[in-house]
Amino acid sequence: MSKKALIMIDLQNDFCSEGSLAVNGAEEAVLLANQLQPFFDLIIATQDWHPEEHHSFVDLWPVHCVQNTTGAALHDHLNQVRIDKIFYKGMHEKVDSYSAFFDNEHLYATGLGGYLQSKKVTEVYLLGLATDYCVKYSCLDALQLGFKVYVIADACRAVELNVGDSEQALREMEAAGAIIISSSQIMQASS
Ligand code: VGL
Ligand code: ZN
Repeated sequence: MSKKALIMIDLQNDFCSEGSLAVNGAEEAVLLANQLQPFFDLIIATQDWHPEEHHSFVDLWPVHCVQNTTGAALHDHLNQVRIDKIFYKGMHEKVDSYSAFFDNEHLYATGLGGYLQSKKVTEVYLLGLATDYCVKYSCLDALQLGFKVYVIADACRAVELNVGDSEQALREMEAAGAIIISSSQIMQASS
């Protein structure tokens, strides 16, 4: 039997309202994440986990998700009881990591790919923050690693630096082989 993993990407305070890099509607993604968890064999969370001096803070992003701060913590409303394992990324000072699998230069693996393979997972379902960065790059890496990839579009939210980035990211993921679905398709199909 092929196993299905839910990968909840960066549902952290700094990406939610009041956070330093707030993504519109992030709390709705958190609520859907809770509702979707019962439909999966394995549940993974990721956390953007930067050192204080991370190079992305210099001119790209506001200071966000600094290790062991409240901003880097998973959102309080996220049900964490069923999480099997948490993967951290972006710890390297000089190389960022949007993907949950590899850093942006593909030099270091986070261990998520090997972990999923060891658990016999063949299908991964992605949700979280942000559609146009960490969700997108995680999706593209997962496809490259040979997983069947579903992106739960209504359970993702985008930074949307430019209007249309969210939609474009979804189209890019789809073109690369991902299947874009909605949370209701999962909840209906399995009930
Ligand atoms: C993210 C920008 C910077 C994300 C992380 O989680 O999508 N975006 N760091
Ligand atoms: Zn970051």
